[in-house]
Amino acid sequence: MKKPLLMLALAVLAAACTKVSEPAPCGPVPSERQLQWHQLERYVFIHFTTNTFTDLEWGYGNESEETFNPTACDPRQWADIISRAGFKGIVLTAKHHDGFCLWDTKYTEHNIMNSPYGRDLVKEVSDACREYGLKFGVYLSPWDRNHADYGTPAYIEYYRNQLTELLTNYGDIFEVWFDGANGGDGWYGGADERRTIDNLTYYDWPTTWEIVRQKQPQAIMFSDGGPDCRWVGNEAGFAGEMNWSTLNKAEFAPGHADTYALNHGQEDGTDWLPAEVDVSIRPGWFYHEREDDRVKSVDQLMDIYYKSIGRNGNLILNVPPDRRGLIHPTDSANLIEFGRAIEAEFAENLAQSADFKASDVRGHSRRFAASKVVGEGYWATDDDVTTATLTASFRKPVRVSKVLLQEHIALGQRVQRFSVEAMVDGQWQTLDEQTTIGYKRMIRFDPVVATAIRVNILASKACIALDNVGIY
Ligand code: FUL
Repeated sequence: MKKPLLMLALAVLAAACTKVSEPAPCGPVPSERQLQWHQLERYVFIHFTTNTFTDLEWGYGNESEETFNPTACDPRQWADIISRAGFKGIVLTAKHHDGFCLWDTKYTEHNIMNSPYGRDLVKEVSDACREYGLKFGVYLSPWDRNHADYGTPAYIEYYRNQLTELLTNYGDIFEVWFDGANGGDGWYGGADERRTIDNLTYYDWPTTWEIVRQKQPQAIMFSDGGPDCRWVGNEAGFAGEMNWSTLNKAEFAPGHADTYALNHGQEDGTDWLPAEVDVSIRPGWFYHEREDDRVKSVDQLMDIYYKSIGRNGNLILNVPPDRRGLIHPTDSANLIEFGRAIEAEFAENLAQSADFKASDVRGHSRRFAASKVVGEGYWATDDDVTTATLTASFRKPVRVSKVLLQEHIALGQRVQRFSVEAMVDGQWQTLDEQTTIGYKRMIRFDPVVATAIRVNILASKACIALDNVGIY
């Protein structure tokens, strides 16, 4: 998306603007690193390990290093496709549950340097990301079915050493993915034997998170419980229609999740902990030839787009390389088409040529300008005004099927309920009524030919602060 053109900041008229005080923050607010992460919106997950060659989803940990043998592996091909599709970064499974490491680690022999491939893939992928202007992130599975010490304190030291290598030797890391799936009750640790850990106490996460803060202060940490972004509670590609970016962080930890709360957030949550929607372009996370005809279509991907990014979540879409180490042609074609479809759907923002009026504007000015550039300001109401309408009128009737809303989240998430109406043949017609907005909310409806679009904020935790209205 061409942001400066497509996003429309709503600014209080210049005079009012300079004198009017900013609304007070409402509840928890995002950190600077979280604000930047929200703006990434979509990036790609790459699942690649011995599983790709053994046709497994969860390797046992006893796979020989010889197993990992891509014949034409080319991370530049991945980065090229991914950047052309408009995605902003790659998170690579540096180590999945089977324990095989895709980098030149000095802490285990079970790594890629001892495979026929023989090169540091984490380095190759991070280099490719830099070359193609993508961010780079890592997934490091806490659960390790290969390591002899898994289940003892020695493993935690090993895990932290690995993490330190990844955070030190590969440039800037934008996200670190801490998976909650691990060898708790009922799963097998090591190659064949059972090892039980106490998910809540074993990993001592706060100490590990500190390493990330020290080595990569800008990195966002993902897990069931943050600390920076949260799992959305499913792997099917959707956030709740109601989705608060706030959550009681203390009640959550990796592997310790209330999926309803993760999917919807918690309205009065104590922390800013926005949702990240993880879903694969194929049924599995790893490449399997038998799934070549089950790659998600552009329509399915668009549906995911509206149900993830359109519902106040970031999207991490998994695109697993095949046994050659290349993105399969079907995945590649669908990904690129998906990127084009997003651009096409948001190509013309009708809000840019609309005349805006608000029922209330902070500082009591009844008129305000719609600025053409992001960052010039935002629309806010007076402190005691938690319901308001914002009307966009058009000189001649326009065909509309989507409305995009963004809150000024630097001051917290506020809106609890809103509706969108269209003026059709001289009558207001309700198009949708929903709950939360957050960083970004998109609503779709059957096309209408309208002379005006009205956004009604029906309930808000505090005065309203909207950054952007898009009409398409
Ligand atoms: C899950 C893992 O068990 C899957 O294999 C995959 O990595 C997914 C993203 O997270 O918890």
